[in-house]
Amino acid sequence: VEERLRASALSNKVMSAQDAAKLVKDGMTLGLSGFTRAGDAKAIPLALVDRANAGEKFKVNVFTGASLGSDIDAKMSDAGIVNKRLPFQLDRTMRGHINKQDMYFVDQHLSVTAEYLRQNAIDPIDIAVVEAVAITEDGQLIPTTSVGNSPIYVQYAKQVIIELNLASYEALEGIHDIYVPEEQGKRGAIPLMNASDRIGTIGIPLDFDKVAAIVLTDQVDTPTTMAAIDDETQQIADNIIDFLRNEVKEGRLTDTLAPLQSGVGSVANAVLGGMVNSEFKDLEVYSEVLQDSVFDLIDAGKVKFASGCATSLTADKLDTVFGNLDKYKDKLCLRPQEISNHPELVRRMGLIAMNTALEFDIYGNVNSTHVAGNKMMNGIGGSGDFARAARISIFITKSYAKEGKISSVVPFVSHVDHNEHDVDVLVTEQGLADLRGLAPRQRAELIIEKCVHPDYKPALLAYVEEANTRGGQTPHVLEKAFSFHTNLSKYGQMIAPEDEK
Ligand code: 0RQ
Repeated sequence: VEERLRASALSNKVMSAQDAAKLVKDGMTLGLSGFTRAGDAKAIPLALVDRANAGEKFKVNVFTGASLGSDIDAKMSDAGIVNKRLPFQLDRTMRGHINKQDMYFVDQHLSVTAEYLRQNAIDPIDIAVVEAVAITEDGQLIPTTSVGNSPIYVQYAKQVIIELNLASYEALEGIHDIYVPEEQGKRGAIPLMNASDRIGTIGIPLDFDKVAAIVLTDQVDTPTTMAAIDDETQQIADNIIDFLRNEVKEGRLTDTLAPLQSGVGSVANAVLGGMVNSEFKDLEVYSEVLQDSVFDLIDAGKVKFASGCATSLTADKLDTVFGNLDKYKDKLCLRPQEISNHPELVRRMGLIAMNTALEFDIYGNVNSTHVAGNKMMNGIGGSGDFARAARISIFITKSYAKEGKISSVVPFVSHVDHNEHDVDVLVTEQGLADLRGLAPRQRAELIIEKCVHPDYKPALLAYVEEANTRGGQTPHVLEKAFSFHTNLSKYGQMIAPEDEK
C-alpha cells in the first residue's frame, strides 16, 4: 500500500467502502471515474446499491466519463437510486429504465460536461469518486485505464473519494497527460499540435483538504465484448479503406493519412484492423477510445502514436497490453475527454472521424441514438464532438437491421444527432457515398444508389420522385416522411405488406 499511497498525509483517510459510501446522501451529485468500462469507480457505487437493497430510500445524480463496467449502471438503475445520469451509458438494463421513464438521462457531447461544470450550468459535483493506480508524494492522483472526466470532477467536487486499486497496473504511471483548460474567456489556445504532444502532468492534482476517503480495492475492469467480424462488417471496412486509398490517389491525403478517430464497436474495430494489411504507414490515432485493433496496428508497426481518453479492450487484449505496457509506453497517451474530443484540436489536426449510425436519411442526416424516434439506445457519446470539426466525417452502419425488417436508410431520420451539414461520407456494406460538395437532391441520388439495400431501393426512389414533384431545396412529402417508421410500428416492418398497401 505504501508504494501506491505515497502521500503520507493521506494515510489516515483509508477506510472501508461501506464507511466511505456513508458520505453519500440523498439528492447528491456524484462524479464517477469510468469510460467504456475502463477505470471506473467500482466499490462505492456497489456499496450504494447494497444500501438501497437493505431498504434505504435515496437517489443521486450519477455523472461519469462514459459507460461503466461491473454492471454498475444495471445495478444502480435496478435499485432505483439514479435520479439523473449523464453524459453516456451503454447498458441494456439502464436503457430499459430510461425508456420506462424511471430516471432521467442527459445525452451530452462528451467534451462539454467539463465546460458546463466550469460555467456552473449543471448540477455541481458533491462527491467525486475516482479510481487510482497511485497517489504520488506530491499529491497527484494517477488514474487507471481511463481519464474521462475525472480531472474536472476532482477539481470541482466538494469532496473526493479515491478508490486506490491495488490490482491495477503500476506501469500505467506516466501514460496519462492531464491538461485542464482555464475558464472560457481567460483561456488561450490549447497547446497541442500533434497526437503525440504532452502538455500536462502525469496525474490529477489533489487538494488534500477535499480528500474525504481512500478505499483500497482489487477489482479489475470488466473486459469489453466484441461481436465477431462478419462479411458485412468486413465489407464496410473494405469500403472505407478503398475510399481512403482513393483520397491518397487524388492527392488529398498521403499514405500516412490524417489522425484517425474511430467510435466503439465491431465495425470501428474492423476498419482499423483492416489497415494492418494496407499500404498506409506511420499512422496516428487521435481518438476517444482505443480498442483492440489500435494495439494490433502498433504491433504491426503501422501506428506510431495513439492518443485517447480510455482503453476498451477484450479479455485477451487486457493482459497482453497492460502486461507489456513498456512496449507501448512511448506510443500511448491517455488524456481527459475534453482534450481527446476537443473540437479545437479535431479541426486543427484535421482528423478522419469514423462514427456509427442507427439510421440515416436520403439527405445525410444521421440518427445515432434513438430507436424508432423515441427510445434511447446508448447515447451520442463523442461522435458529435468529432463529426462537426473533422476533416472528413464518416458515418457507418449496415444497410438493414432486424433480419431486414428495418432499413437503415429512411426518407427522414426519426431523430437527428448529426445533421446533414456535419456528414461527409456515408458507408454501408452496399457501398460508400461521398457527399462532399453535393446539394441535397444530388445527395439523395447518390445515397440511394450506393448505400441502400436492394429491397428498399424502389420505395426510396418512389419517395424521392414524389417529393421532387413538390419542388424545394430539400424535397419531402411531409405526410409520408415517417412512413417507414409508422409502417414499422403498425406491421413490424418498414415496408407495408402487399395487402395493406
Ligand atoms: O440490436 O442489440 O438487439 O442485436 O441496434 O446494432 O449493428 O450490432 O451495431 O453494436 O455498433 O451499435 C449506433 C447503437 C450501433 C452504436 C450503435 C439494432 C441492431 C442491434 C446494435 P440488438 P449493431 P453496434 C464512441 C462514440 C453512437 C455512439 C457513438 C452507438 C443494435 O454504435 O451507440 O458513436 N453509437 N459513440 O439490430 C432499430 C435501426 C437499427 C437498430 C441497428 N435502424 N433501428 N434498431 N439496430 N440499426 C463511444 C463513446 O462515446 C463512449
